[in-house]
Amino acid sequence: MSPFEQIPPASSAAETIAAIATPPGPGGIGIVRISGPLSLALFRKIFKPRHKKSPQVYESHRMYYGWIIDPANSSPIDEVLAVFMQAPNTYTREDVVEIQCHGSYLVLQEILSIITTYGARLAEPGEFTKRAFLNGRLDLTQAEAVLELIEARTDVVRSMAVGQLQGRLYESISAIQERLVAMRAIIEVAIDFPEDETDILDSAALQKQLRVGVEEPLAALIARADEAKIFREGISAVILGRPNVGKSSLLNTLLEEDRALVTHIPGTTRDTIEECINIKGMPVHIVDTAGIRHTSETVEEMGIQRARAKLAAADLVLFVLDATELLTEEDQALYSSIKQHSKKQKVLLILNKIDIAPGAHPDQYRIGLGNEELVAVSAKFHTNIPELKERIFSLITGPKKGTGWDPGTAAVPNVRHKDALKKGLKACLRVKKGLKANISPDLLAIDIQSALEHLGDIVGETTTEDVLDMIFERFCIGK
Ligand SMILES: Nc1nc2c(ncn2[C@@H]2O[C@H](COP(=O)(O)OP(=O)(O)OP(=O)(O)O)[C@@H](O)[C@H]2O)c(=O)[nH]1
Ligand SMILES: [Mg+2]
Repeated sequence: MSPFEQIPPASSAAETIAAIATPPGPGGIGIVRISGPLSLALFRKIFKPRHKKSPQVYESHRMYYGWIIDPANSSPIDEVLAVFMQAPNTYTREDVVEIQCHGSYLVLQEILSIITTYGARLAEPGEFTKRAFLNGRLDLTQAEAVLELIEARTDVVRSMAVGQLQGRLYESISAIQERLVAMRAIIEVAIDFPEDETDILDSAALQKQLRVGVEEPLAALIARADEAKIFREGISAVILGRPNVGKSSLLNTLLEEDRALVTHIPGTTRDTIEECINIKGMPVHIVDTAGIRHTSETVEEMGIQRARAKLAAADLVLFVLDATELLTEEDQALYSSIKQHSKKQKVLLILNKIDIAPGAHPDQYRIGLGNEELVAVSAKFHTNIPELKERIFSLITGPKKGTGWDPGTAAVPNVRHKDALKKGLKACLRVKKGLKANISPDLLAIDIQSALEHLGDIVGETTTEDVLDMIFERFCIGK
């Protein structure tokens, strides 16, 4: 008998959970995953190894070939490869079994149903990763990185997620925590020996430690979270303009596919069409809209209302003009209504159809439209489209970014982390103010503690149950 099998499971109090770990739909292989104290017993009950041994002995982390059978009637379910992994060297740090069967949803469901009949329960979304976190294998930022990695749709996000999974953010936060703990220790000595307080508390030295070791790194992390947000979430750009200027042609060119209908008839697009493109790692959600004009046609008017509604949610307006015509009053009216709507929204003018109007001069259009930046293109012949993408990128990220955004080896906090970082920084600023004003060390200690707790929320040391639930609910089942 393997030495592993005599050891009782590490977390015998936990229930055993099971789920299908691969996505629905036919595939070459499908995986059912079990975690918890009953994993091995369940496996023994439902697995019939090809090479019979009695009693069945399973070495940890070794692949076995055989059949899953229904123990009720011994009927075969599927031919599989399966592995038992002994705690604690597993994803959840519990005993784990993974069964690789054929990627048929019916087979997977059948295996799962047998497993739950004999004592496991269905896992909740993210429950495997939650257990990995609760059992100390991952800190909370690493658990979040698992989700980000699964969902990543750009290389930038993928590399940020990998860095976070490797513990980059965790390490940055831990280093700051350690410095705060060291400062707290000094302050606690001053509390214990009030008569020597002035000798122990070197206010100037502590202020410097706080600034260099805590405030500046916190501020840098907050700034990076802002930069990263547009790469994580992307931006929304709405294509607006009069009918027939080439909005749908522009969408198609940017997507490099014939997504939207294009005709010479003004009023072709009725509904809004949304697609996503990737510009240097920045996801750009692009919305094509109905050309805006006065109309008595109900469907077209509804489309125009939708176009205006999309404007409200957009970060950027791609305002398309027709180079074969001079600037019209309608163009100007539309521009003013965009500007009335929001002064913060960025506008990029796109002078389209330059292939048939090579003499069109950008300034003729810009002067009437707030001197906004302009790119001249031909949507039909793909002229200047790379240049247009460059302009979109630099308009959103600022001209500094050049070739794209590379976080390198830096830790990159998300919105949740940023919120906690800001609270932590605020508490540190109170400590600094207190040191300057020579307030009692008891009060300094309270603010240091508060800063430590906010940082603890990021890595999961002090995070509340509600926040944990919110994070893990976003995972898929089986992860
Ligand atoms: N020569 C030339 N024709 C273009 C260009 N872009 C669009 N067109 C033509 O202009 C006409 C209208 O194009 P669409 O893309 O449907 O214009 P739209 O702005 O979406 O029009 P609506 O949906 O009706 O508001 C079509 O006949 C296109 O082939 C271009 O760059 N050059
Ligand atoms: Mg259109």
